[in-house]
This record gives sequence, C-alpha cells and structure tokens, in this order.
Amino acid sequence: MTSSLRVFCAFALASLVHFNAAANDWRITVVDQAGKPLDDAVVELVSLDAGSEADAAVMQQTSIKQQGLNFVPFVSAVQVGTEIDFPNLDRTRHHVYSFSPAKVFEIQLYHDRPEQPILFDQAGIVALGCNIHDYMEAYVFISESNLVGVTDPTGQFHFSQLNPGRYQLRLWHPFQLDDMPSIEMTLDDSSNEATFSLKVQHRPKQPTPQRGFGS
Ligand SMILES: [Cu+2]
Repeated sequence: MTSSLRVFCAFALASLVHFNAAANDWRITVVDQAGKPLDDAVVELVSLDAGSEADAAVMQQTSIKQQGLNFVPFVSAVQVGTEIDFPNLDRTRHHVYSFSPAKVFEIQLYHDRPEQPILFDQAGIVALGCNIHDYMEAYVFISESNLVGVTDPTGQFHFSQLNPGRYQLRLWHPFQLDDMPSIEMTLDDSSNEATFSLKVQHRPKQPTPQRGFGS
C-alpha cells in the first residue's frame, strides 16, 4: 500500500514538472526598418520536433467584416481548414472575391450575412477584393500550423503555452519588400521575447475616406 502510494506521488510530481516546463509564453515583436512597431504582420511557428505540435491554444480568426466600406481586419491568419464568415455590416452591398490560387471564390452582391462561410482548405496567401469598391483590400494567410497570428498596433503577437523545442518562424506582411524570412529558433523552458525587423514599403491601407454614408 505504502509503495503504491509512493509511486503515485512520484508520478504526480513528474506531471507537475512537465506541465510547468510546457507552459511557455513567447512574445514576438515585429518592427519595420526604422524600428517602428509593425501591425498586421503575420507570425507563424512550425514545430520542428516530432510529436510536440502543440496543444497550444491560439485564437483563430473566423470572420472578416465589411464595415465602414473596409474589410476588418486588414490581415487575418488562420490554420488550413478554417471557415471564414464575411458579414456585411454596411448598408451598401459588397461583392467579395479572390483570384488567389490558394482560394478562388466570390460572394455575389449581398447584404447582411452570406448564406455560408468560405472554407480555406489550402495553405497560402489570399488577397481579397470587392467588385464594387476597388480600393477595398484584405489578406488571409492560411498556415499548415495552428501556431499563427497577426501583430497588434504595438507590433506584438503573444504565443502562450508552447512546448519547449525547435521551431521554424516565418514572418509575412502585405507591404514587405523582401522574401518571407524563415528563421529557426529554440524555445527553452522560461518566458521568451524576441524582436524581428521586416523591410516594408508603407502605404495607406484601403485608402478611402471613411464617410458616414453607406456604412
Ligand atoms: Cu464593397
């Protein structure tokens, strides 16, 4: 009896240690060539260690609104197999389309909510447009990995509960000038932060005056 209790305690302790080691946070900051925080940058991690793809929980974007005659958000990052809804919150009708090879589709002129979401079933980068409003644009980065996100206005994206190990990091931004950087990194069992720089050609996003009408 005593001996089985001891075994149980050792197992519980081992589980606890493992849990602590797996609870890694990784805060990635992306800046432009001038060192200014860069929002709308996609950060993707692919585990290079077999079997550690993670149970990591990352928020998946599941809708792209049309609001104020713009797409919101401008950049989305999802895992392959994600369905995205395109609700139209404007009073005017939109006609959303993509000619990108990773997902060719169109949702003909509509109000409110389309009948069904669009399934993004292939990795790649999709550029969205609207047939009615030429300036409207947005991007969807579809990743094989579930460890993917988009930087906020402070240039940050925060991964939590990552398993320690080796990862391939890729960064992408719609305005970037160079090829997509791909960097191998090792995550240890303490909290991690890293800053990366992307060379971009800044330009306005969906450059329309956001007037009240139609929205
Ligand atoms: Cu439109």
